[in-house]
Amino acid sequence: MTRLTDDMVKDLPESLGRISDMLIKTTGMDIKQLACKATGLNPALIDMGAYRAGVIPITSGMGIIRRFSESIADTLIELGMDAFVTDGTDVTGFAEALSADADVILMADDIQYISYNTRARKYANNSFCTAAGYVAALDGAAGGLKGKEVLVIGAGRVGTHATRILFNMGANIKIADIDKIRSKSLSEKYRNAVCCPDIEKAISEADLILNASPATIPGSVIKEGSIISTPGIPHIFDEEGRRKATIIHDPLAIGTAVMAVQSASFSLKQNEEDLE
Ligand code: 2YG
Repeated sequence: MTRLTDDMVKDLPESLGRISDMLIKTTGMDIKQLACKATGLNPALIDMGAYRAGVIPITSGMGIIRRFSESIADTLIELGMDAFVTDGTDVTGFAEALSADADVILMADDIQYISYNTRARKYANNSFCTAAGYVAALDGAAGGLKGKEVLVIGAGRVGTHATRILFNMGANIKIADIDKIRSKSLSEKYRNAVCCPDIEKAISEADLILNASPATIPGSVIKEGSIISTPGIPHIFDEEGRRKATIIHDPLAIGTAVMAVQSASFSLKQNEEDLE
């Protein structure tokens, strides 16, 4: 899994509004509506303001990414949650979040990024939630995916989750990965999925792309008018690619928003007025 860098998240807090504007423009949904769509929840039924979220900086492995935790907290606040970053890291931070009676606790090491619901004792994980968020964005931008052909680039954790979600939505799936064995084995799991050995050819023919790979896609191979929903990091598209395609991307906020809504929904706190 590709690791974010300080540089990728440093501007995230200021750009949350721009990300929501981009989502409204390309998908018709703001980040909360997108997160609810990705988790199959009616936005009116979940009161995110009723949830306290603790974010814990984790020092294991390659250590802390500067502003990673703060960017997550800012995204949760954008969703209306009572979110904070713990002063302590690791176990100390976990104890602090529990003492603050947090409903959900978010933390990431170099392998997993999760949102743990302390009431339901269940967690949401970033790989699934990122896939669900970016498929929902593609669905919104394309006006529905049922019966449409979608190219999934990258048969890793996010691409694999995305393929299953797309299959359940009735999309016709093409799968491309530099590892031909990986793309072939993934395509064989779904009867309407096709493995594409020639990635560039597949991209050049694709109207709808879910890019869950670290690949740099040159604009010269991108089809005019295509829609590319791309959680992949690093995120590099040249000027030709940005002109030819509608590109949906952010480094962290969309996956985080889906994790927050999904983990909160494990102990649903409905809007008071909706209960009357
Ligand atoms: O707490 C910290 O600052 C660090 N332990 C965070 C390390 C995160 C490593 N993981 C990644 O950079 C990405 N997999 C996060 C999710 C990317 C968005 N899909």
